[in-house]
Amino acid sequence: MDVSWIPGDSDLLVTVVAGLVVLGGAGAALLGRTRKAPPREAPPREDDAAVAPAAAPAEAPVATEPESAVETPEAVDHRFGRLRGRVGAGLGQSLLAIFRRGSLSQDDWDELEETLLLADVGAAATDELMADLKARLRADPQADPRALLRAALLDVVDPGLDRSLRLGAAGDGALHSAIVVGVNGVGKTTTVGKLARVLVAEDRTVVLGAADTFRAAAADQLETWGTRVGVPVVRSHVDGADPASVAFEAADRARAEQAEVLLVDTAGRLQNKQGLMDELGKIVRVVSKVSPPSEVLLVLDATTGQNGLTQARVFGQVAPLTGIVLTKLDGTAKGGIVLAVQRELGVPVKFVGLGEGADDLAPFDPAGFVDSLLGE
Ligand SMILES: Nc1nc2c(ncn2[C@@H]2O[C@H](COP(=O)(O)OP(=O)(O)O)[C@@H](O)[C@H]2O)c(=O)[nH]1
Ligand SMILES: [Mg+2]
Repeated sequence: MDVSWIPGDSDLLVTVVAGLVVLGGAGAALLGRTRKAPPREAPPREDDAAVAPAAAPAEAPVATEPESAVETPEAVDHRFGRLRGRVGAGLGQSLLAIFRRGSLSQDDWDELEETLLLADVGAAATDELMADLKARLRADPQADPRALLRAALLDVVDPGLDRSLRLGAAGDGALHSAIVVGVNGVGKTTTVGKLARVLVAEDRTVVLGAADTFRAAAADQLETWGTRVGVPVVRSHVDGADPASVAFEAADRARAEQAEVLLVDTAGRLQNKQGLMDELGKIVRVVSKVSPPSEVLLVLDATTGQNGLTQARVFGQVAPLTGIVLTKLDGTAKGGIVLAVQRELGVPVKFVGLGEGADDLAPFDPAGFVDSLLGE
């Protein structure tokens, strides 16, 4: 993964931020709604000529027509339950092993701290968790270690945070847009594809924008996701086309079709962080002309550990982040990164990726997560 643009010099970014919209618009909770009907078919369109390659300049983004045989994505409600066995129990099990020793010596506390840090919990969340555990032990020295740990972990995960996607509600008549950002390889395109499925499962009409224009393959990848669930994908067939113009075309198309949600995939592989930030800033601005993004989702790869926090700080400067999607949680026993990102960024983890399967993206469930850490 290329993260060479990350270190240092964050004040450079401030200038970029200045022109950005303030994100807002809380909508009804997406989560918790159940799927009542099969996904809608894409509405018939009469503007084919306007978006056909022949009628457009070489670089103009074109939309792909959904094919007729579309899949029905899994309903969202039970996904975390199905997938939670994939969260590595390593951290919880190590903590439990220490706690079962009974009254803890200073060495035990040191070991506990080390275990937390090694599991990517991060310094701030580790301090908080240790203090929480000590207070709970003082209050109830005979407490069952598992119950005590569970309560302390849950406190740090913070079940009170609003983790719903702010993308309005079905039938509210508005277009809601989300921009998905993150460094190369973390799982952005996969996440946009999976999120499209989540939304389709919620009976929303969706348009995808392939604003990663570095390689046609990136747009092909998104197109495959869209096609599978009958969601149109606006893309360019020209490598290196202007990402912001693709994003704008996608927003325009979403508006013209009265779609409910626009999801924009972006690139993360610029060598130079200022260039990336400029580009993302421009994408946010042009989409805002049609529908100010109510979600800017940062995708973080759980296996990259603390480096993810550095990435988050940088991306947070281009646009206020509204949520984290933590991918590849199935590939690590260091689930502590969830605690670190929330605590240090103040941005809730809204979804977690727990596999490469099309429906292996679940709304993050704090209690289920803590239970899986503890191997329950
Ligand atoms: N195991 C696992 N793999 C994932 C997950 N999310 C994405 N991936 C894989 O990560 C790789 C990079 O994903 P991609 O979406 O292309 O990343 P991008 O460069 O950020 O757009 C692909 O092989 C995905 O299948 C996840 O939650 N779990
Ligand atoms: Mg991608």
